[in-house]
Amino acid sequence: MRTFHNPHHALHQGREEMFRGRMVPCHEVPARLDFVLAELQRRPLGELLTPAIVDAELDMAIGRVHDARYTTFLAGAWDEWVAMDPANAQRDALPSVWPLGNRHAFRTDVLPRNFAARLGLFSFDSGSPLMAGTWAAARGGAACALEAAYDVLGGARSAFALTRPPGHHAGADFFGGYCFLNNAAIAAQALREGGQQRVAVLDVDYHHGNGTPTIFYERADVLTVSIHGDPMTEYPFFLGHADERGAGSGEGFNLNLPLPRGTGFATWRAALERALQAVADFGAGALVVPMGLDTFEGDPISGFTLRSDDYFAVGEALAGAGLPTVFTFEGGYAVDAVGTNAVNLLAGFERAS
Ligand code: OKP
Ligand code: ZN
Repeated sequence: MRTFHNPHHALHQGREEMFRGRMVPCHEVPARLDFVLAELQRRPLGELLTPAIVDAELDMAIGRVHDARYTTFLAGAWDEWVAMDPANAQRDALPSVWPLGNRHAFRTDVLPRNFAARLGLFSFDSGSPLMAGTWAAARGGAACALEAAYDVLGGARSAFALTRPPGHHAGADFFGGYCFLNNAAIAAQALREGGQQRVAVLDVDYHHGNGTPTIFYERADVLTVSIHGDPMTEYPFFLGHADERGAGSGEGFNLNLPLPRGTGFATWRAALERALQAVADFGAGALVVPMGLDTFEGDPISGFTLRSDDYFAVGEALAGAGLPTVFTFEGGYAVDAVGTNAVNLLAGFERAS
């Protein structure tokens, strides 16, 4: 399979995130991608390419998933942050006030002029620093996702969008969970536009990728399935329960498979079989896999116990769906193992394809 990697990823490099009342070094670091790329050079799966999409086409594809109000905000966010105070140029932008959108306690239809207010309006946590290169890096990632979707539409069995920051927590109009643009959703939507009538997204990251089901929640043409740490105890806490099934014409087209912290491979693997059965029942013509490797036993911020060798079997099982498949790189914070684990999964997929 071809890999489309993001040459701009390191422009996004957060310094610190808020954790339990103090600032701690970011987990989502550029080295994560570098390790995967290095492993792909050691164990090649196919060509390593950078995206060649023209700007207008990329903006159109992003605009089919994200609100213009949000992308306009993101594109100008850094300049506005620095305009608030020239000293801000030395620090990342982090939100500190939020409008409690779900409870409708605050207005979200009015766009405040104050940048700090808008930073909160368009985000859901304080763990996702935004800096000068965030927009360029996120856009470069969306380009990778789009190229991977095009590759599959052109007949490739699979393609890999190797990018960071990750994407699956980003919604149509919000960032959070280290994510700014939802690369998997952009790929899924591009597959739809390219002629696939039914597209499934099967998220295997440790964390519930709340952005993706939110984007497709009322649609019957994109099935969203996720296996993740139970939100009763695990981030992002406020979404990802088993009773969330989709709404309106999308009812029945979202499946959440939460598992308790501490879950090992045998149980996780059984959940994957259930997820794949749902994809088959749906009659998907193409598959998008937000590929998080933070289910690994050594992951510093997660709670499942998969081992490096298990990822071969994960890839093999995914290949069993027999569908053209786009992989997007999501989590995985045991940095020195993330390359091995990612390439094990992809190699398992190729071997069984
Ligand atoms: C992203 B992905 C809150 C910090 C909580 C966020 C984890 C994001 C995971 N201040 N940690 O799904 O791997
Ligand atoms: Zn994750």
